[in-house]
Amino acid sequence: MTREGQHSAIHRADYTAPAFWIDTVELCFDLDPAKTRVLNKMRLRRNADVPAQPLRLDGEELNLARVLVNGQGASFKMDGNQLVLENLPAAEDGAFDLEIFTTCCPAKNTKLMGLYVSNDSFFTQCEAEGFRRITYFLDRPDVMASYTVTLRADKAKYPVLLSNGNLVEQGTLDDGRHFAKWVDPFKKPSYLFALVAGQLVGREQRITARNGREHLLQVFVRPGDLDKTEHAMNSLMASVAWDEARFGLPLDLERFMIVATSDFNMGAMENKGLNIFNTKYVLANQATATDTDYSNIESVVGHEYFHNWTGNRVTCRDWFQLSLKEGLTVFRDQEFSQDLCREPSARAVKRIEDVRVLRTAQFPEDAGPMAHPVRPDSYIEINNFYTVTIYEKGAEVVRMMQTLVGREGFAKGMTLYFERFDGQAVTCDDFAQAIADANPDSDLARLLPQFKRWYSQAGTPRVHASGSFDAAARTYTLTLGQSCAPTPGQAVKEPFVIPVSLGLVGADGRELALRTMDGNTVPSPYTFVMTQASETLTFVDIDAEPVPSILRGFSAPVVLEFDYSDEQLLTLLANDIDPFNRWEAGQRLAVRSALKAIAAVADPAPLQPLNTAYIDAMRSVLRHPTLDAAFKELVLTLPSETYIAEQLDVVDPQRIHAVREAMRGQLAVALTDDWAWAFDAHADNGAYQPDPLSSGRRALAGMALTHLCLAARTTGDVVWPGKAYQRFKDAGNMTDRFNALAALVASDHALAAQALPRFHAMFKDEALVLDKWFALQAGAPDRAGNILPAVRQLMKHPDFNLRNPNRARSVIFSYCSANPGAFHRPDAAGYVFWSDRVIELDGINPQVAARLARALDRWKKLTEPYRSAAREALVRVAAKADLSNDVREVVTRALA
Ligand code: 0A1
Ligand code: ZN
Repeated sequence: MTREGQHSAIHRADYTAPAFWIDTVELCFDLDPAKTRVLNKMRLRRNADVPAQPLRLDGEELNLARVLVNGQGASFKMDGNQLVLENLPAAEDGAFDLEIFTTCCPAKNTKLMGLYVSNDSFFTQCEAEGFRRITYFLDRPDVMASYTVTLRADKAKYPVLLSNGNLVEQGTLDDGRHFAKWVDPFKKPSYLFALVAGQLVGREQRITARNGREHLLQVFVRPGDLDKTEHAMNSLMASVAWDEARFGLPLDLERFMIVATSDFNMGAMENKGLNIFNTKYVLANQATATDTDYSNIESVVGHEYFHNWTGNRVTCRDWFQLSLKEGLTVFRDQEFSQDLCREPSARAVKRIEDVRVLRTAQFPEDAGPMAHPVRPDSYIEINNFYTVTIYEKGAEVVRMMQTLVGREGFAKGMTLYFERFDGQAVTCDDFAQAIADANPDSDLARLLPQFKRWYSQAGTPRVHASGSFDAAARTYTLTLGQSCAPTPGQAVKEPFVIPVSLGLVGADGRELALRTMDGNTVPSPYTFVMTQASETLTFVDIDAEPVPSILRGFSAPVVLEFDYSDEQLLTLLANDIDPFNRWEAGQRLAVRSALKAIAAVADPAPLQPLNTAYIDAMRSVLRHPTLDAAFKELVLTLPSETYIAEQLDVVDPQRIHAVREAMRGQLAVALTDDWAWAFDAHADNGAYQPDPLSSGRRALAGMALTHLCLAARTTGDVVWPGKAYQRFKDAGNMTDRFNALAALVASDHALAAQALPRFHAMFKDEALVLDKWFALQAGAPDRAGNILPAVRQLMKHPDFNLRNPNRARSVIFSYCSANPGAFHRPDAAGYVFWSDRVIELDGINPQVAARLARALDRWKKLTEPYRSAAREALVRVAAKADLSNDVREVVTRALA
């Protein structure tokens, strides 16, 4: 087999329209795990707009048996992975029939791209370039065709046969086989093709849309899992209703199907009318799924459903435009989840959670070797660009557009976007232009070319703010500057358009009215639109020095620098009307203490990094009479080790870990009585409901229990670990049970050793619960260097399976990517383990291997001996002959 490792970069600037269009495709599958036969009949047409040239079809790991042009045997040649046809007949309209017969082997498809087998069923994954592993094709998103698909398979083994669109015919065949024929009424790019065949059962729901049209919704799972499909179905119904209500976008299909598979590289896939999901984002009941699982399911079901318009009806011209569909659709799923919250405080909690993901995952990406613009200029392997930058930063860019044109203006912009581009494959520019054109008087329209730098420039901008109060003039002047560090290939950055939402808080904690120099009162919060490298704004009638609350609601994906005093941050934490900045003030205080302890000369690091003022403030938040539990839990959660590392130029992961653990221990002991109160006040929540309010109460109870068990390490208390064990045994839902188990594991209590095997025995047949069991152990705090040996042991467990991405992630990623204190070992054994696993996984599933490879992205920031050891591990991977494109691109960029 030829590996693709030698391929070079593809550039956005090189885009040219396809030389041929494919109008119709008729696919006929004879499904067999060892040898599936695929007959592909296409009607093609020359694209008259481009110079005449041979037809080049993409194909990968296919066995080619026959090629017919207009029903006649045709000559062809192979050029690498492409099938090349020259001298095609020139009918008047440039059209001709092409018939291609190939076979492939789904049972051996461990990459999980194209057609593969999982638990004896067939599934496909075609985004981004998987369709070429099913048949020869113009496998690019701007070639949109009408599909008719016939599936034939053994009826007993594969009773359910699904593909995109509508079922038009089904029946039995000889030899115990049967068939089903599907027609998709919409044209689509090949990456949205899907088929599923297997022993599946479906939960069904009929709904009537606003316009009176009836639809059938189905969620297909393995027979034992039907009792875990209610929440996914409810989420789907809510998604359909929301898209109609908020954006006027109806469901355009008679039938909409979701199918779950336990072998899946990503979260889920938006194939037209036939979404295929990782089981993790479908299956839930209260005994097996946590509150986090429930809320993830809601947003992923929403996300895939919303793609039906943003991605499917209007798709991407080329893969550089990936954020056109992904950034927009993440924005939509975030808005959906917020709109489902009844309480405004729950909306704020969701916003904080989203920002936390952005700052702990995307900011490091944007500062590291894989930094790329939201619309990249080049890539070697497109699979490496399904990133937090394309998704989460892309969503922030769309959110800023909404901020600049207003919520209604944005909805108008969406309407214009669909009026212009329905049924087409377009670009990020087309989207931004539509939003601007629908709002001609907006700041967005006025600043569009500059605003689009968010698409072209990588890196996280920094906003440098400073304030000066003039007591005599009773004015307060804010100076705002911006800068952005170089990223690979982009040495100099031009200023961005940055919407900065802000307000002023009086020293007494009250929100001040904002009046500008010309005497106008501006609405608060006020959104100042920054466009220059530096600018000032002055507010008048200010009696005493205020505390500026800047970047409220995280109005732009930037780092805000302001030299707040501790007192000012405590004022914001106690009083800011903006929940985001209230939370942010607490995070700034915690980061400040952490950085001070990390920089201290003392070795080991100081054991009491937190000051009394911070601890008292945390006590006030915890005991606050009106704040809700979910918000308290966020405020009391210390910034992660990754986030702290981002604030440093030179990173000592062990010291960061030690300091953060010391801070946790300090909070645990200093607030013991308060944690006990919090547990007692939030532990009982009646019948299980995964709504934001009661989820928040469970989260806070779980956090309290963790701290009480941590405190017990110092105090020798046996009561709380005992209570945790009891709760672990008696819990009526997975959230409480798992939180109790996690509290025992996090405090390394002897009872954890009893609870863990018990948990395994209870859930030995629940794959998704076993993933949690593996992940908890691989992600546990490392107190004696014993996590790596434990991880090696877990990989020998009979339930471990490297070929299953969820299971591989639960052990290997939980250790290498989510447990820095255990992974960064002075003896380099963590890195050696990492390089072995990257190489091993690369032979099975390059996409998963390349994700793991990113665990060492930030190696250049590490202090010695970590830095050299990490480099050596990267070099070791890079030196391997035969690496996939995926892993090669990641390690090459890391070493550059
Ligand atoms: N478009 C999907 C993500 C996705 C991308 C690639 C895949 O291939 C393995 C699978 C899924 C989404 O945004 O949900
Ligand atoms: Zn998506």
